Amino acid sequence: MTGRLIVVSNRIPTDEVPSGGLVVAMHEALSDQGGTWIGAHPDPASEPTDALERLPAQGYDKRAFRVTEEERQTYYLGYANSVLWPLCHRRVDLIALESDYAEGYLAVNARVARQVARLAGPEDLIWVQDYHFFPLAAELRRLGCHARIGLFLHIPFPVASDLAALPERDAFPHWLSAYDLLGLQTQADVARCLELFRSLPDAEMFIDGKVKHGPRLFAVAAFPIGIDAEGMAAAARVGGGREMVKLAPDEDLVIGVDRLDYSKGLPNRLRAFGQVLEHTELGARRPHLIQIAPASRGDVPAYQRIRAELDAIASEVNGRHADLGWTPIQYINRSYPRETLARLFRAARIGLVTPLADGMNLVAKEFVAAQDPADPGVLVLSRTAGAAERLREALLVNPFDTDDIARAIEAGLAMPLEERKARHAALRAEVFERDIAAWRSDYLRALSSIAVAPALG
Ligand code: ADQ
Repeated sequence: MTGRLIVVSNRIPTDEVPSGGLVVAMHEALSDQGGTWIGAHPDPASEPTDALERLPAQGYDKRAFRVTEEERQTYYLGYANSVLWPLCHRRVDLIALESDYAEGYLAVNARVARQVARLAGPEDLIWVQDYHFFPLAAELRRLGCHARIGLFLHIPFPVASDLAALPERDAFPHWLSAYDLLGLQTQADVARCLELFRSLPDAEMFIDGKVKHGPRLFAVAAFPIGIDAEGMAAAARVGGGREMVKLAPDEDLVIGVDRLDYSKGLPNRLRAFGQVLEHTELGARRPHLIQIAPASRGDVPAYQRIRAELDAIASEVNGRHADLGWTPIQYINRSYPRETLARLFRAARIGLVTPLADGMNLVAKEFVAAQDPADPGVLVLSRTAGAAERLREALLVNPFDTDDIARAIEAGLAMPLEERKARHAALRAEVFERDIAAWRSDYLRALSSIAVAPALG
């Protein structure tokens, strides 16, 4: 592979040795081939500055930019998380447009572009992560950067008709086509992206999946993200999950783990679980739902509303069905170490992953990797999660239909061992084959195989 790798992501681990799937993948890519990782420092700056600060790292260079408190409001909470996030998750009704959001977003992108341009040579690979940086490549091209630049979008590609709700809808395709490689999670995302460009008079599609837009030629392809499947399985084998949560011998554990986000379909999930308690003949065994959902983006009003809604549904279901010594839903607003989640997943009879929209959903893959192949739990997975494109042997549900989710929970609780084993074996093969290491090497191979554009003028 020629050139150095430069990774740009909003979040950057400040520890020398990071933990967590994506950041570990980036850390390993940089440790392997050297290079620089640029991301946002967790602490704010008092005023905008072009200087980058070094963070501790071994074998590569790690640098942070700082955003001001005002930019955190406009670039991060504003444009990224109150405009682009709902747009890409088909919640245009939740888009909050404030006049200074786009300005802050573009200013931070322009600044990061100047910082990257100072470091990048024409042979380097610049790998940009996610929706925080859509315009970064366009800014870099403006500064004369000819390096290969790839974007990986972790969230769904927006539906073309929803883009009408974006004030920057005309600039959006130009932001994208300044990249050399657009990496998306699924084939469905690729189809939505191509649909957008097909609708433009100045775009042309080629049979090899490349798109010409104005003077630019770029590639679009799916790179479904994976997990550290071996690591998750090893952590789960420690066992003891049932004891950890003090399950009674007659209780079956049903588990959900999500960031508390309106895209994750949590109200319908809790309602569906309530329906199971209401209508199902449960026999001698009782299901116990542990829903772990740490609050995120708490400063955004849409996140405050979903939190209040969930509190209300959980207490309503519990109020109706709890008994002396039994609370059906345990709803917890905090994070746990990966090792703890792995043991809980392994102890669970059902993993509930029912987002309304999701780029991939790593929890679905973590749940599969954590199971005991000799006595596996059942994955109930939303058809609208990116993960459902390849995890076909899960119990696939419509996350908008609480009856459908309730039926899948019942089917999972009643599923015979042989069927559980057969479904799990197929899911496990997919999760282990396309793990996080395969994802990053596939992406970087594709980006590095793109010819370096000749310098103009
Ligand atoms: P997220 O929306 O954050 O990611 P997800 O893919 O499920 O969603 O990843 C969440 C990660 O955080 C998982 O590794 C999970 O175990 C962990 N996590 C969640 N709740 C936790 C808790 N309470 N305690 C500890 N850890 C917790 C975005 C996109 C996804 C896409 C990923 C990766 O929205 O669609 O799959 O990026 O590309």
